[in-house]
Amino acid sequence: MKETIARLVKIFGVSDAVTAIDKIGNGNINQTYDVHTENGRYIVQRINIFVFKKPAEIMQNIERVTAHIAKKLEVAGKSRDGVMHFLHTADGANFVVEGDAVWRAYEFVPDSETFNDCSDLDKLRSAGKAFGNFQNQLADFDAASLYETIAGFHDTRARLALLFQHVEEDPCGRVSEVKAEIEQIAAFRKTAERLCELIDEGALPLRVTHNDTKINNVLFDTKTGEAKTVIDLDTVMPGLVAYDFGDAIRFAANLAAEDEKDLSLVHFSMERFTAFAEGFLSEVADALTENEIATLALGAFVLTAESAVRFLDDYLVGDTYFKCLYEGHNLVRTRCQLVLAKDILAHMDEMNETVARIAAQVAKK
Ligand code: GN1
Ligand code: MG
Repeated sequence: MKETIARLVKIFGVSDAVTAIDKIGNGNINQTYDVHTENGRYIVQRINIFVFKKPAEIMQNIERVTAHIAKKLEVAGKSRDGVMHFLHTADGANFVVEGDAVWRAYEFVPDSETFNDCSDLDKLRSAGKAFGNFQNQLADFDAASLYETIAGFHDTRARLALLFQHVEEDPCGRVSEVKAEIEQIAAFRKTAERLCELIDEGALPLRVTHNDTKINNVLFDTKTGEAKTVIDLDTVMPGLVAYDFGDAIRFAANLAAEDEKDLSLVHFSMERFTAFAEGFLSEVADALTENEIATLALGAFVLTAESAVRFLDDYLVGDTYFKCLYEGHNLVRTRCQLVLAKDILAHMDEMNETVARIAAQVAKK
């Protein structure tokens, strides 16, 4: 791998020698490397083309979105060092195809780090601000002009339909093991499809959203501890604000990891929820409609249930989508998300009250 990375870095116009390469474990889709050279530091990624079938379209989306944000920062007289800067080949391409591998590289954002741990409430509040701010910066970006990098990415209804189709087909003979999980999902189905219905009713506006708002997709400043910027822009597409809020809560307000095996550790934390909501709403509450604010908490449930559906579906078809570190990893993820979804549902009223209270405070300012 070392030779491949060293060769790629050269193709991307970096002439100094590679001194160290670390594989970054985060991320269930792409493979990411942290590459040090004599004079610089870069992030090199192999894009998963099974998931992202048209890399050129993704890279064009990202270039346009980051250019838009950089321009806004420039106009506001703010520093643009947090904005991702992709490397280009001599031909001006921002990605390289070698056989069935597609590669891209960007400059490491100086003084930055990522976290999987979500126990620090100040960090969570700051991450909430970063995702809220991202939403705001793209509020005037023409969503229709973006490529839809993964069709129906958060179409929960379609994902449920596909899961139940695979339950019928049982392609890997795994359905008999997961009867209990299928039953739980069937019981959640109606509530999980609620956002889809609201879209059909025209009750919620489509915005440019990030769509993959795990806290490890936020870069924090190593000096100030504040969030610097959001990364992993592959899924930036038209979506609902509830997707971004909800997916962040799914990941951050779980007291355990997304793939915790010991289900007794999996709990929804109202404290963490509140911290993220405070940060997020402080940036966007003013721009949101009443319906949007009223569906943020629902988003946390929907995205958690949807994740369970996606993990279970992948398990049933033979683990072709998410990286699995061991046999049954997707099933472990499914069970964890189902426990969390249930706990989130039990806190729905409390979450809605909290969101309404914070939004009212922001409106007063
Ligand atoms: C994937 O690649 P990563 O880890 O940032 C997935 C998300 C899931 C997440 C679950 C393109 O994100 O949708 O929520 O795993 N990304 C894609 O950990 O499917
Ligand atoms: Mg990621």
